[in-house]
Order: sequence, then structure tokens, then C-alpha cells
Amino acid sequence: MTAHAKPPTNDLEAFWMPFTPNRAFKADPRLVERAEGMYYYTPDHRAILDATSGLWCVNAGHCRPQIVEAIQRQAARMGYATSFNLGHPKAFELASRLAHLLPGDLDHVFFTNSGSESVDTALKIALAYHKARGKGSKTRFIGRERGYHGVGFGGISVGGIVGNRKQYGALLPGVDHLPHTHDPARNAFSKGLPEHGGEDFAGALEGIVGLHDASTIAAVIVEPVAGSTGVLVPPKGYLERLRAICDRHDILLIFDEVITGFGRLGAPFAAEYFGVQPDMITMAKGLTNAAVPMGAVGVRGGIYETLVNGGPGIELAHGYTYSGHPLACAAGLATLDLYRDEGLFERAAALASGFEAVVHSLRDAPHVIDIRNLGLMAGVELAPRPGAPGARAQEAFQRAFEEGLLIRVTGDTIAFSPSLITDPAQIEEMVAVTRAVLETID
Ligand code: PXG
Repeated sequence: MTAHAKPPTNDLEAFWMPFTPNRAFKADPRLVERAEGMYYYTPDHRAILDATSGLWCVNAGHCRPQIVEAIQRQAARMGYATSFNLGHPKAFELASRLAHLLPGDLDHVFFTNSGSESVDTALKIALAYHKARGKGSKTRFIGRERGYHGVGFGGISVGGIVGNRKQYGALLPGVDHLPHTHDPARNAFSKGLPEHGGEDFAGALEGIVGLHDASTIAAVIVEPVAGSTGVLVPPKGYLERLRAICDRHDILLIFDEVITGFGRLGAPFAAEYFGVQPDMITMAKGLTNAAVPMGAVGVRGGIYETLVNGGPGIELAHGYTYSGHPLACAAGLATLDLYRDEGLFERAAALASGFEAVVHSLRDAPHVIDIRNLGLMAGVELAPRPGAPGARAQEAFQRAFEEGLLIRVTGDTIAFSPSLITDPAQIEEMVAVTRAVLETID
């Protein structure tokens, strides 16, 4: 029998699903097949209120006609052109638009296709930059416990999620980690930035620099607010302190804004929200409203100049077949138009305090041991079931889906990150359904 003649097993079998317990899912699948605005629709036409913007990415809501039409037009005009030694106008236009949106002198943009690629790109730029300025011994990276920086080898090396690292051997050499900033003993149920720990948690960087010496350290990478590991909001003063220590030691500071970028905190980027200027920003997700995969790295002009003026020929031996893909650029431009024309970042800022109040109303719901929030992101942490971490939140996720609500769970934390087009009534509904679900599970 030839490969082509292989009989199909069952419809769901062949797709090896990412970050999913495949056997359990395929035994009891959940499918959606259409989406619009704040809702997904199942094949049997049930509406599911999306409290997670897809996966922290559909910041302008699902299937916005302006974005759909921009992609359609571009697909018909030119579906592909390389950005290697050739260009097409929309890639330059999108880079310029992003350079304007990015804070401070982050005025150059390298295109990728995902957050993971953006992270690995930023790490490579950091190494190349130090080498170009004669500081080639600066090769170490400092990440953070509970950090998520995608799934490339660079990203899992600087990342701090044990489960994402332990299957993959020795990873990148020369990586160290800051402590995470989650301190429920002192900061449980904080609204916005927690009071305690900013100085100490960031000050740990001095210890790491002391251990390795600044002459060996290229960059520090952190999420301004850690998303995937359960919405860990930095304590007051934390990011400012990290910036100061990096400045003192000539270490680049990279903000991974794959989640916090594009309005999640009510500002274009978290860097602006916090008033802390990083040397690079990695982004993806909301860049194209997730309608076409795309990521990017925003880079300070001085870094670009150092590399580009470093000598003749290709200055950075790096790039992807799909860097600056025309469909992604068309989607990105239409998405930035929507954010601007509908004032969606401002809308998120205006919704944030009501969102905070409603989410914190879950404080007395069963199993809830902590709630944390910033902008339009919130984590509601449940007490784990004895001996079965994650099981209670997973059951809440399944029950919520049955009740018409899509939430995201990570460990025993429920995350809410609605699209910026949401409204107070939908936020109330997300929380009411979640409360009802928590009341029915043990
Ligand atoms: N950095 C950050 C901060 C992210 O949140 C990535 C990098 C990687 O992006 P890509 O596009 O390569 O997936 C991410 C992705 C979750 C969840 O459940 C979050 C992400 C991905 C999958 C699940 O919170 N964020």
C-alpha cells in the first residue's frame, strides 16, 4: 500500500495538537468553526463568549471586515514576495507605522512570523550588537522564573516554565534566571501593581551580575506582565529598577510584549504604560489581530546603526522566508488602522477599572485564593485539588465552555483577557458564568 492509499484513521487523529493532551481532547473534542466580534460559534451554532481574545491575540475582536478585506485584496494582488534583497511597499509602510507607535527611539523593526521567532531574533540581535561593538564576551542571557518566551530553543532557555524545558536537553548555554515576582503571602488580591517586592525581586539582578560579571552578560529579557504563567503583575518599581541595573552594567533590556503589546494595558505597549524604555520589544499576536501569523522586534536606532555601520555586506545573518509577508503586512496595516480609528487602546484604558472591580468580585467565590489584574488582563487563582494540580481549573475551563464561555487556564489560574472591543455587560457575563461554574465544581 502506498502512503497515499493509507486509509484515514479518524478525522481528528492526524493533527498532533500543540500544547494539548491529545488523547483526552480527541476523546472529548471541543470545536469552533466561525467567529465574529466577541464570539466563537460551534459547528452546531452555539455562541461562545470569548474571554481570552483567542489566545491573547484577537485584540480588535474576531473577523473584523476591514482586516478580512485587506487580506483578501492583498491575496489577489500579490500573495508572496521575499524580503531578501527585494521589497514590497506594505512591509516598509508597516515598519514605519510600528516605529511611530513604539516608544522612544525604538524606531527599527525586524519582521518574523510568531512570538517565538521574535524572541529568538531579539536574542540574536543582542549578541550581534555586542560583538559589533567589540564586546563579544557579552553572551549570557538572563530570563526569569515563570517567564514564557515561546518555544524556540532561545525562548525556552530564557523561559522559566519547567514543563516546557525538561524534555529538551541542555538548551542554550550561559543562561541564568531572575526570581519570579509572584508573592501571594504579601500581595494576594492586589488591584493593579502589587505593593511589595519591587526592589528585592529586581535587585536580584545585581546578584546575578555579581556572579557572572557584567562583561559576560548580553541581555535581560522579561515580560512586563507575565501572561502565560497566570498574569503576574510586576510590583511597584520593579521594571524601573531592572532598567537602572541594566544601564549601570551595559546590559540590554528586552521587553517581551507578545501579550502586553497592542493595547492590552490600555497603551500601545507596556513600556509606555510603565514609562520604562527597553532596548528591544518583541511582539506578535495583536500585531495583525492574529488574522495572519506575524511577529516583529522593535529595535533602538542605536542598535540598528551599530550593526548596519559595522561593515560591508549582510549585517545580520538572519531572516525568515516569510519575514514581512504581504498578507501579514496587509493585515497588520488594517489592524493598526482599526486600533486608531476605533480608539481601542483608549477603550481598553477606559474599561480597565470596571474590569478590575468586576473581576475582584470573585474574591468570595468558591476555591478562589488570589486575583490579580492590570489593564484588560486578569488572573483568578484557584486552590489546587490535593495531589492534582491544575485539575480544578481544567474542569472549570470545560464547564465554562459548556456554558458558552471561553476562558484560558494555566495551572490553577483562570485568565481573562477579552478583546478591547468588549463592553461592561460582557465583562459582567464572563464573571457571572465563571462564578456559577466555580459553584458547581468541587
Ligand atoms: N512571548 C510571550 C510573552 C508569549 O506570551 C510567545 C512569546 C510566543 O509566541 P508564539 O506566537 O510563538 O506562540 C508568547 C505566546 C497561554 C499561551 O495560554 C500564551 C502564548 C502562547 C500559547 C499559550 O497563555 N503566548
